[in-house]
Amino acid sequence: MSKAVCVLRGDGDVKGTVTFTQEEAGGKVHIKGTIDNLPAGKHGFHIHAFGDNTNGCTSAGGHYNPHGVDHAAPTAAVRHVGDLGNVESSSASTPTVIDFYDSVISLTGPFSIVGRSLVVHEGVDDLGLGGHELSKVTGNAGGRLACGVLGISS
Ligand SMILES: [Cu+2]
Ligand SMILES: [Zn+2]
Repeated sequence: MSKAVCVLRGDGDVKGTVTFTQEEAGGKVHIKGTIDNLPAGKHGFHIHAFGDNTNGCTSAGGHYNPHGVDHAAPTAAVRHVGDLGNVESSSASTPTVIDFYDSVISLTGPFSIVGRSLVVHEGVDDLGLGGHELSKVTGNAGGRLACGVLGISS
């Protein structure tokens, strides 16, 4: 079993903790956690390439995309490894609970996401379908509200 944890922080008051658990190598990853002070609505939620926070969330770079493909929905046949879609908040005053599985990301092997960053965006990820010039790159999800590096956890 592999486990990673990410503590989300940003320039504002959005913060949270998200854990990633993978029972067996190559198996699905359980993503679970809470985010506080997240404005109501959908927010892009991705693994970005770098675990670098030297210049805040900007230093995390683009979406983790080791195969050089287009941005898409988490359920798409072809997507960035880091494409986890959106998280949805009902209200900024209620913690946003995250609890889902993904079978593309992994905590082990050549495309492990450990040591990279999780980013929560200001806007909605259009899942590649928005027709904006950034739709196939970032889902046009806008600025970065909070981010954190995925570290190995017990
Ligand atoms: Cu992102
Ligand atoms: Zn992407």
